[in-house]
Amino acid sequence: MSTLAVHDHAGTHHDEHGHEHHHDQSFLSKYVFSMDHKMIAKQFLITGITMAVIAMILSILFRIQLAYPDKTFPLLTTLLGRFAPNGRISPDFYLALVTIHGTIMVFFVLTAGLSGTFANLLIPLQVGARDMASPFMNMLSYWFFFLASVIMLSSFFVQKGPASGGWTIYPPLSALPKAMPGSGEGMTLWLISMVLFVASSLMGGINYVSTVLNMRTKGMDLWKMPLTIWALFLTAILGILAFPVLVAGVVLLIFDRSVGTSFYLSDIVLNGVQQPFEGGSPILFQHLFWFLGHPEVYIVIMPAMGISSEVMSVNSRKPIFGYHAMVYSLIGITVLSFIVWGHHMFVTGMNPFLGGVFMITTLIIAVPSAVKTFNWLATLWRGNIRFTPAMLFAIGMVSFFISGGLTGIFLGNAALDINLHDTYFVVAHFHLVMGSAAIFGMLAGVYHWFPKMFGRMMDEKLGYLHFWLTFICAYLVFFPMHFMGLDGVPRRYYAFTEFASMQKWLTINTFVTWAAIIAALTQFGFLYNFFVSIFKGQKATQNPWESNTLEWTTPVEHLHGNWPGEIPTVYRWPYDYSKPGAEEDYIPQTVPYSQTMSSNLPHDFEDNPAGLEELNKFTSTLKANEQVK
Ligand code: HEM
Ligand SMILES: [Cu+2]
Repeated sequence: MSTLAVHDHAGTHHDEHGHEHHHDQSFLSKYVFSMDHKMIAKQFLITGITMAVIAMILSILFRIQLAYPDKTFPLLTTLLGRFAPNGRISPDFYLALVTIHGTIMVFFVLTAGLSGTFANLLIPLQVGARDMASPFMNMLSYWFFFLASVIMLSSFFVQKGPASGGWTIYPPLSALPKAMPGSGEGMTLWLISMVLFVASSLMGGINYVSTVLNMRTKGMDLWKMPLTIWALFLTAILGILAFPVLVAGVVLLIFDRSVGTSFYLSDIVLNGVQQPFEGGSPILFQHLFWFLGHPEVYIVIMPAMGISSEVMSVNSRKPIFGYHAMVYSLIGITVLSFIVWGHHMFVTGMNPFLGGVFMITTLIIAVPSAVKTFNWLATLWRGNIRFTPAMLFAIGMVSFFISGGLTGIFLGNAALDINLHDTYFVVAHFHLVMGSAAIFGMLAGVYHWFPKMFGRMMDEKLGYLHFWLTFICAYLVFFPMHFMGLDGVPRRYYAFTEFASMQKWLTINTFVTWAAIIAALTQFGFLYNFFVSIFKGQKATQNPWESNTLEWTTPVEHLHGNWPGEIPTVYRWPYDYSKPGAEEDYIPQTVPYSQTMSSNLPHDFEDNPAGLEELNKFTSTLKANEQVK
C-alpha cells in the first residue's frame, strides 16, 4: 500500500486493512519529506534544538561584552572577523546579536520548536487520529520553517551583518535601509524569513485546529481531552488570529523600505538630509506588532502549561486539580491576551485614559494565570510524587512562572512601568516568565515523551544534573537583573559603564555572565544525553510512566497510522489516577467503566460529568438486565 493510501483513510475509525507499513520507503520519503506527524515532530524538535544552541551561543557572545566592557579578546577577532575588530565585538554587531538571539528564541525555538514538536507528536496520538487533517500541508509547514531558519541565519553572511533593531524591529531602524548597518540587507532577510515563518505557523495551526475539531476518536469529546491538547489547540487559535496581523505590519514596512510609502515614517532627517516621508507614524507599527506580540508570549507559554499539567498529574499519581478551571483559564487567557497589547506602549505618550484601560485588562489577565498556578500547587499537594526529570522540569516551570509573573503585575501598572520600561527589570521579567518557564515546560515534554518519540529512555542521572544546574543558574542569571532595572540600568546598551552611576553593576554583570556560561555548558550535557539515548538508551516499554492517555496505547515501534488495528475507543477522562477502590493507581482512558466496578464511586466524577452520565447509563442497564432474569 502506498503512503498516500494511508492518508486517504486517516481519521476513519474503522479500518480493516491493518497498518503494517514497514514496506520499503525511500530514505527521502521516510526521514526527509515525511508526512508522518511523528517524524515531522522530530524534525521540528531537532531544528528547534539546533536553533536554541545557536541563539544560546549568540547570548554568550554579548554577555562577554557586558562582563568585560573594557577588555579585548583576540580570539573574538579570529572567530568573528569584521564583526569583532580589535578583539571586541563592535557596537553594531552587539545590537545584531541581541536582535537575532531574541528573534530565534521567541519565534524559532519557543514558537515553532515547542508547538511544532508537541502539537505534531501529541495531537493525533492523544485524540486518537491516524495523522493530521492534512499531512501534506503539515510537511510544508516544517519546510517553510526550515527555510525561514536558513534565511534568518544567512544574514550573518551578508556584508553588513544581520538585522539589528531588536526582535520587535521598530521603525525607523527597520524602515530606513540606510539608518544603520543592521537596517540594510540583514533587515530585508529578517522580514523575508518572518513572512515564511508565519506561513509555516499558519499551515501548522490550521492543521492542529482542524485535527482536534474533526478527527477525535469515538468517545473523545472535548471534555475528555488531555490538557496538553487543550493548550496546543488554543495556542493554534491564538496564532491563527494574531500572526496575520504581523504579516500585514511587515508588508507595510516592506513598502516603506522599498516603495517610498510613509506608513510608519514622518519628518526624518538622515545625515543632515531631510527624507521625503510625511504623515506616517512609528506608533502604528507598535500597535500592529504588539497585537501579535502580546498573544505571542502566550503562544509561547500555553503549550508549556499544558505539558506541565500533564506531567505533573501523571507523576503525582493524582487527577489534575480543577480540570475544568484549567481549561476555562486557558480560554480566558486566549481571549484576554488580545486586549492588553497597549501595556507594551505605556511610554509612547498614549492618552492616559487609554493607558488606564490597558492597565485594567492587563491586570485581569493575572487572574486566570493565578488560577492555573493554584491548581498546579493543589495537584502536587499530598500527591504520591515521582520525581522523574520530566516532573522536576514541570515543577521548575511553575516556579519560574510564579517568580516571573509577579513582576508582570508591577509592569502592568502604567505609573510604575514608565520608570521600569526598557530597563533590565523588563529583561528579568520576560526571561523568567517566558525564557525560563517556557523552556522548562519544553524540556519537561522532551524528557516525558522521549520514549514515545525514540522508543528508548533518556539517562535519569544526567537528567537530574541537567535540571539542578539549569534551574540554579537560570535564577542566578535573571534574578539580579531586577535590581539593576530598579536602579535604572537600560537594556540593549553596549557600554553601560560609560555612565558613572552604573559602574557599580559591573561585578554583578560579570557574575551573571559566568552563571550564563555554566548554564550553557550544562546544555551540552543535555545534548549528549539526548543524542546518545536516541541510539543507545535503554529500550522503552510501551507505557513507561503508567499514564492514562492514548499515546501510550500505540506500539513502541512507530508505524504509519499509529495503531496497528482499530483506533481505540475512549470512555473516561485522562486523569483517573489513584481512584479509591481501583486495583491499580491508574486507569487508561480506553478502559470502560464496566471493567472497574469497584472504583466507580460517584464522588470520583465530581470533575467529570460525562463519566457520571456513562455510569448512570451503565447501572440502569445492569438493573434492567437483573429484572429480566
Ligand atoms: C501576570 C501576567 C503578566 C503581566 C501583567 C505582564 C505585563 C507585562 C508588561 C506591562 C510588559 C511591558 C514592560 C515594558 O516593556 O515596559 C511586559 C513585557 C513582557 N512580557 Fe509580560 N506580563 C505578564 C505575563 C507574561 C507572560 C506569561 C509572558 C511570556 C510567556 C510575558 C512575556 C513578556 C515579554 C517577552 C515582554 C517584553 C517584551 C519586549 O521585549 O519589550 N509576560 N509584560
Ligand atoms: Cu504583553
